[in-house]
Amino acid sequence: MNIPQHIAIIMDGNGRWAKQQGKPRNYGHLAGTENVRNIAIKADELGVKVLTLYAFSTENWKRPDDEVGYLMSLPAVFFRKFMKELMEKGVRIATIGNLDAVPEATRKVIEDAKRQTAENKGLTLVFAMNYGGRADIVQAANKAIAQGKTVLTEQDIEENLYTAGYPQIDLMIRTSLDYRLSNFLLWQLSYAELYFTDCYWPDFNEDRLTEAVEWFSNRERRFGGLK
Ligand code: V0D
Repeated sequence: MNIPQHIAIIMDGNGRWAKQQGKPRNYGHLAGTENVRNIAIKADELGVKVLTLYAFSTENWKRPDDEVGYLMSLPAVFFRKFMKELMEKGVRIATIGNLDAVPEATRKVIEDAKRQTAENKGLTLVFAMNYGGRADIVQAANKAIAQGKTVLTEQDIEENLYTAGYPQIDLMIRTSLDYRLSNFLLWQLSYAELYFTDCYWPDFNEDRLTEAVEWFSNRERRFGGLK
């Protein structure tokens, strides 16, 4: 099987999943956090090198204050439950996006986790936090200008994106069947295979990930011969 080196996921449908069971939205978010662990471990087992997850977008600040507050508590929940196992599996934590606007306590939890896992050699688990695809391109352009560039090339942008240094994204998965990119990795998804499933994120289990990777593998095989 042809394994994608870098997978990106839009983890949608947590609220809908909760509503379906007559539970509050935050119940879905918590279930979604547990699933991050399952999918990260499975991706590592499949041989994926980098997994980038859309945890919080630049648009998510528009949600009700109590929901934003709850979401910002999830990184701490995640590391309290799973850090020991992540260390054992050699998972390295990273982020893309602007952490400056993230509440201090949440930022600290994330920065600590990055430091603790910095030398790990397994899967790189990247959380997009306060991330927007357009904002990414703009900050990359501004960094290039700060380096003294006046006329920018594609390479100038590429080298300054938050994802600089990671392999190209081979496969983007969006759960919960909306056919949108929602300002996720706009530049980086130019050549990615796009996979959409009706499955809500808390129901997107290890077998579903394997199915998506098999789909990717078959597409690569078909197009490979023609390239
Ligand atoms: C809720 C589904 C893990 C999407 C997944 C701050 C919505 C569960 C994290 C996390 C969220 C983020 C950074 C980090 C470690 C863990 C997370 C948010 C939402 C928004 F370093 N799950 N998770 N962060 N959800």
